[in-house]
Amino acid sequence: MIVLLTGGTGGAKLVLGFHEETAPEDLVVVCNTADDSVVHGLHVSPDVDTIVYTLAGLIDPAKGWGIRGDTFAVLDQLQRLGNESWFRLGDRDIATHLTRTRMLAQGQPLSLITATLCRELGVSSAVLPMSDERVETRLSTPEGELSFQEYFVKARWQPEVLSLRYQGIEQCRPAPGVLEAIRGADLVAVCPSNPATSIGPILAVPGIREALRETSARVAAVSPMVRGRSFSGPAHRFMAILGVEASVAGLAGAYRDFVDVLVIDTEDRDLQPAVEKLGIDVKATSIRMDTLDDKRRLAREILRFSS
Ligand code: FO1
Repeated sequence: MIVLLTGGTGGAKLVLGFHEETAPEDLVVVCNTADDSVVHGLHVSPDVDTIVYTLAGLIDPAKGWGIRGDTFAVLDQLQRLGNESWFRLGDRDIATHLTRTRMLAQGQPLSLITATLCRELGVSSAVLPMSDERVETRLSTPEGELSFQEYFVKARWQPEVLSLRYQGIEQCRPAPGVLEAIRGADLVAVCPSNPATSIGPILAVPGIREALRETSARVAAVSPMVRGRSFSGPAHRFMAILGVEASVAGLAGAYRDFVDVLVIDTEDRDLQPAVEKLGIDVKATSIRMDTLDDKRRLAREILRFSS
């Protein structure tokens, strides 16, 4: 069994690579839910939906989120009625959020709702939210505190981020199956997602980091950065908040208590000794994933050196 920790569009690329390289039933994908947001009264779980849509073959490949070919008639009419429309919800995407919001109102947990979406969309891998309880990343900026979506989408990550917190993290528990999957895994892969706002919340769920430390599985992490710059999104900007430098050496320091091997790009090969000094093995390869073949090759390489 392979367990993947992921959040956002970068992580989804590697999840697809594993999905194409292994038996989908062998995959357990643990998703960040601290980016979740209530928009027009609908509960949106962006990182969960990006994985479900990716594995269902529905994802919009250009954006890495939302449904390919979706239309925006509802959003246009919402705007006409004076509603905010900066968070682009497509018509088919709204069907997912209506379903999730209805089931939440009926008292169903996020994990069961996600399993239902997977069943109806033909996804045979297990997609688990990190927790069934509400956790929300809150970012302190000079203009005040923002939710992740207000920062990432509405403010287009322009504001300076002074600090961040995962509201509700102390009271939350791992979703059913998360700890069992980590403990019983042959391989755990931390996907190339933002260490602070995608992987950080997952690691902060009480019990998850300990399970990662204790598991007999090999734990591999793929860097979301090359030469201190993230491929997409603001990951490099958040490293200072984690108290580490924006480099693979900084990342190794942030993950050192549970990661066995760090997968870095060949362009960062000069940092290999600094990472190995932390007691972490290093694999240097090309970690840029533009094509499906790139994603499959990286997954194959991780499978090979983790076996
Ligand atoms: N990202 C954007 O940059 N602009 C959007 O309007 C937007 C809408 C959106 C709707 C549904 C959804 O599941 C994701 C959406 N995203 C959008 C992506 C989302 O903000 C990020 O992928 C994650 O939160 C990053 O982890």
